[in-house]
Amino acid sequence: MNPSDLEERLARRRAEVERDLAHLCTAGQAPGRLGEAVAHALEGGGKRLRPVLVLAAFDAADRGGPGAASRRRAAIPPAVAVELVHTYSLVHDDLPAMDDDDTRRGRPSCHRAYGEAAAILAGDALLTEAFRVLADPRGYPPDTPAPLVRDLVVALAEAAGHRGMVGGQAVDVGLAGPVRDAESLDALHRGKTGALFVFSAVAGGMAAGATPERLAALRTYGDRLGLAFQIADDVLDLAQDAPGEEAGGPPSYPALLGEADSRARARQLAGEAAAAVEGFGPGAALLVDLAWHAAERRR
Ligand code: GRG
Repeated sequence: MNPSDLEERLARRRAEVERDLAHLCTAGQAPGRLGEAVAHALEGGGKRLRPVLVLAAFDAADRGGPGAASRRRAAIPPAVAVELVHTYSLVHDDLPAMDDDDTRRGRPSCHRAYGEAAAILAGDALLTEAFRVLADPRGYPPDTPAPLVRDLVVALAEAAGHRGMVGGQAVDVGLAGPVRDAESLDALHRGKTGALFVFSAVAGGMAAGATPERLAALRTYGDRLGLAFQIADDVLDLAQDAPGEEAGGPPSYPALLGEADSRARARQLAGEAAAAVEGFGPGAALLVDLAWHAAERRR
């Protein structure tokens, strides 16, 4: 893979996502400091990885031919919705009661810029808006089957809630049992980080009308990608000398496995992700490249 070629393909899809976010998400228009806090949270150079993944999964799974461009529009609401959920999670994760972070993406975190009340409400507004965007038929092509929209709403609720991201975060902050070994650390991150990656990959496939076998392959892909991404994140923290988890919190992967084994595990997971979508053909090239990129990323 040529890295600048991948960067170019990602940048093109990111630009698409920025346009769709601006078009579909109304939460930044809320009056006063609430709207400003929402806009602040949504800006700042996020990688938009999850929505890009929705689009890449659609492109991998769609049969192509007549109507492809219209069908692809059905992938836009889940792409926007998952970024809104991700953004809310970062705002709430930075709050004093959670990670207590002063900065996010090199700028003041939302509560540092606008105060805790505004940040809590901005997160609430983003989460609620995610489901409004996902459920609103006006965001989809006119011939979109209603069950697709319903199934996407259920899938995002499962990924974002107590069986997914919120459940993983609860373990992370010590509300739901100890983390002592690689297996329980995997379970934490499958919830906290992985569930939104799985949703993204599967939602792209759902929008493309993929077969159950292909949806299962995309689920495996998202699961392995999510873990590889998280391990790479821990390795990056180590390289940047970022403060580790608070005393008493769960260990990082390098703390548990060592740096070399963590890197090797991330590469192994990327290989499993790539293998899961091997049968999709050349349309899955971006998914494959993304898996390796996530495991070996530098930001
Ligand atoms: C508060 C309910 C709740 C959940 C928080 C996702 C999360 C759960 C916390 C984020 C903490 C964190 C730094 C996790 C490590 C991996 C991760 C999800 C990093 C942030 O995602 P990126 O790198 O961020 O995609 P950008 O800024 O590019 O959007």
